[in-house]
Amino acid sequence: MWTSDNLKKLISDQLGDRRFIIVSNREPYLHVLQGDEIRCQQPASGLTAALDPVMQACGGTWVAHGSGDADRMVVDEQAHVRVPPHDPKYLLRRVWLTKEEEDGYYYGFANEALWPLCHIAYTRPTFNEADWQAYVAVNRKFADAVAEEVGGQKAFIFIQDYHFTQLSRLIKARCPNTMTAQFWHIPWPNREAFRICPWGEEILDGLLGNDLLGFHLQHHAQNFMDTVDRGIEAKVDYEQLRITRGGRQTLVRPFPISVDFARSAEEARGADVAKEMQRLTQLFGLKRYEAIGLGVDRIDYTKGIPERLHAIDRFLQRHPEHAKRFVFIQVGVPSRVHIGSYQALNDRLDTLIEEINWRHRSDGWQPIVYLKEHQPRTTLLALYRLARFALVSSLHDGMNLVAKEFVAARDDEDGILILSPFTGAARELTDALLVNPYAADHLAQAIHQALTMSADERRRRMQRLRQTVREYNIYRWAGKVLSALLSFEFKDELLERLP
Ligand code: GDG
Repeated sequence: MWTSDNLKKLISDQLGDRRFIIVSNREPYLHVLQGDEIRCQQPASGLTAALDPVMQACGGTWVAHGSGDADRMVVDEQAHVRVPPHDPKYLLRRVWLTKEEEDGYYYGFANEALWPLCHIAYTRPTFNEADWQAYVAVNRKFADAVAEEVGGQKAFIFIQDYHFTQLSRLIKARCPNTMTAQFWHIPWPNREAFRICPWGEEILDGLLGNDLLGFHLQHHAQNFMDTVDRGIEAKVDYEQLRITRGGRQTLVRPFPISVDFARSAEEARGADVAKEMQRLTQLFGLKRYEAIGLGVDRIDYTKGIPERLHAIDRFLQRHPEHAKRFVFIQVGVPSRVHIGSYQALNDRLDTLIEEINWRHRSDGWQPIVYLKEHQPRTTLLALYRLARFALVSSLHDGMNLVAKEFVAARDDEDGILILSPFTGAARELTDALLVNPYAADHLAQAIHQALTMSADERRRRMQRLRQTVREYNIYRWAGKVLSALLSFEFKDELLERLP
């Protein structure tokens, strides 16, 4: 079983004198002003939630956009701050972006073009030349920051996600002694869907600057290879999962991401979470209910939140006997709020929740409690433990870590996961109730099944789910990525030594 200690050992044995640097757009900790005080927050992001424990285990430097309004107040001259603040384990290097850069690169190209392009959720991508130019310029800015961190040494750079398709080549031009791996946290679409991107060739070429390219699923890796095969000049080896372009090789591999099972499980049974469960029970009068349903999401049109709410509405119409005996708590953290489609979704959710609550409201009861702001981790863990079921209804999702966090938090071996088959997580979590979110009736039926399932069956399913998440944890993910990359390098050295 992979643990934080194995991973540390792998890194210290194998990485030798190379520097270890992670690059992502989102930073793992941001500093914000609350009144006169500076507070440190962890963002609502699957990527940072997954990688923070890895960095805590292996140290190194994390390069990311400094987006908190107090970020500049706590860094040194090199824009460095050590994190986590109370028990520093690694270095965070912040990169500063202007409003215009953020607008074109992040809101524009990354999130209005690439995000909808890669998720089949029927939101049309917007392609804009100025956004693309800003995106490339910001990739250059990050490459400069990475080069400063490398400082002429040997390094292993681990790039995250769709914000940086141009980065590996830019880094290698500046620092020849580096190896790069990139992990794509979202789905890769089929080649027909990808073809509409006006800068498709540049994106594919840029990604092939990496030594290793990771996706959550074999299916995403196959889609990528197929897109390259049809889109640009390259030799694609489907058996060895390897692409050669311009004499250089890129390994393409599936690595399903996960959570820090041991840490989540330990935290979830701790005294702070128990206290928080009591506070929430009192605050929302939860003792009145036989069961609580839960949704936790960054507000995004890919997460299928309206579909979930319609299903609750349908469930209560079909099974009015559950009125007043059940409540659904939805945690929804607004994200990317400068983009029109996200603003529209926020408005739609407000209206929909108001309508559904109005329709079923009676004697002071209403079915949906909407917590529309960022919650501390302890609150999330307490909610995971209080829920009879968690409902993940994504229309398309690379993995979905909420599903795995819910399972990790349930060391009481109770609780049911209702999970969309269009998440990466559905490939592993087959003991969940797998339900198509586009079918409101099926989802309503699954809610009913969750509320009426026997305690024995709940336990059997949860035990198997926990076994899977315990074994396929975040340290295994990181260990597999690093082993694939390091064995690749080793092979090259071996070849050079052959006569
Ligand atoms: C991308 C891919 C892939 C949510 N609300 C709060 C909060 N969260 C945390 C959850 C979870 C994370 O945000 C969301 O993770 P997901 O995996 O669901 O989603 P994305 O952000 O879309 O992530 C996804 C992931 O990358 C990793 O590869 O799984 O498919 O889209 O960790 O707990 N955290 C806190 N307060 C909240 O209110 N503290």
